[in-house]
Amino acid sequence: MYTQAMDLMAKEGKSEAPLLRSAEEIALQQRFDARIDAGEFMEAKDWLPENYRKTLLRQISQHAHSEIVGMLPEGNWITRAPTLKRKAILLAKVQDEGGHGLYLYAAAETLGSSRDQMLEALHSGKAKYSSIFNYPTLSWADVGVIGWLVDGAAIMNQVPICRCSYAPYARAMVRICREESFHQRQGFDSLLVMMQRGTPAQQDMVQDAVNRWWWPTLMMFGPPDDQSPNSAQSMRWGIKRISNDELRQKFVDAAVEQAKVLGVSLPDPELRWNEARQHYDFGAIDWSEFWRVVGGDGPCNRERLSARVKAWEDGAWVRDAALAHAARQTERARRQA
Ligand code: FAQ
Repeated sequence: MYTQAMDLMAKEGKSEAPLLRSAEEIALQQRFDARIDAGEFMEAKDWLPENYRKTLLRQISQHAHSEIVGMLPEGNWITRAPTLKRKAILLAKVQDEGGHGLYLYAAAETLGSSRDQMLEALHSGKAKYSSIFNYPTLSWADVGVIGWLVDGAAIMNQVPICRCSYAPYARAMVRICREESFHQRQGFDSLLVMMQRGTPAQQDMVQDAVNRWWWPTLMMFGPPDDQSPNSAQSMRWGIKRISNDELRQKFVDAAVEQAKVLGVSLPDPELRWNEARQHYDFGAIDWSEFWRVVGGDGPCNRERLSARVKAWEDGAWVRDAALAHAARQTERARRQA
């Protein structure tokens, strides 16, 4: 009884194939748009436009992969942490990142993709993960700098996602942000101890780590707004609330003040306060390096991917055992019924 209607709106940016949509689907789309405009949150059971679903799946699965791959650079230092206290903190932090990956995979699964599909995309190199985790951790100071700068950038980017229009993602982010905040503080504290009570060699080690991580951290926020193909639509849908460039600027403004407290310099001769803008100006980012790393040719891309593939292959017996156990339990329950 529903009239079939032709919606001649072409797919965004493409003029070829017009979409054939039912009147019912158009009404659902209008209701979705109105709810987005009213700032409402969507749940997994709600009708969602296909492109909204795809965009979320892309972002959430990339985010999950980033957390899991992000365990590797710091995990590299667990066996060599300088004290028992630092080792316990680092172990907890790396485990937290694993937990974040799991919340995020679970949120992504509500959009209709299986965890196996997402992991296959990561292992085959099809899926992206954050560029930052393709850089090496050369000294103990890198662990502190990852906490201070990388987790600091992650929080700056992730706090607005707590208000993302897709509720399962927003809910996961609330808990993740609380934990990331502890991660940032522990990194800052570790660096502060080295800068205030360390030897000159330890202080140099911190400065060297800051020099190497500063620019890659600024790249974490993604390409400039005018070169970010997904931003406009994601902002309209309330998936992204603040743009890549705005978040990057907020991060620079905060990090410069924190660097003063630490007593480290930031490796950018153009970094200076701009009274008119009420922000720090900073130098040009090398976007060719960013795209090279995103494209798979960073210092550690191959190592990171092969570590994840090996972990997956080594864990096959655990998955097989869990499935065999579940099948036996089901069979037992069936016999007892
Ligand atoms: N690395 O159009 P946009 C963490 C890609 S978690 C690699 O601007 P969008 C915790 C982008 O995917 C860190 N690729 O894209 C931790 C797109 O490609 P596609 C991860 C990047 O989605 C700390 C293309 O460039 N955080 O650190 C990057 O609107 C310490 C064009 O870009 C999240 O994932 C990049 N940095 O904005 C763990 C937060 N940037 O997919 C362990 C959630 C951009 O079209 C230790 N994600 N690309 O082929 C987001 O907020 C967004 O996805 C952005 C990118 C802002 C990352």
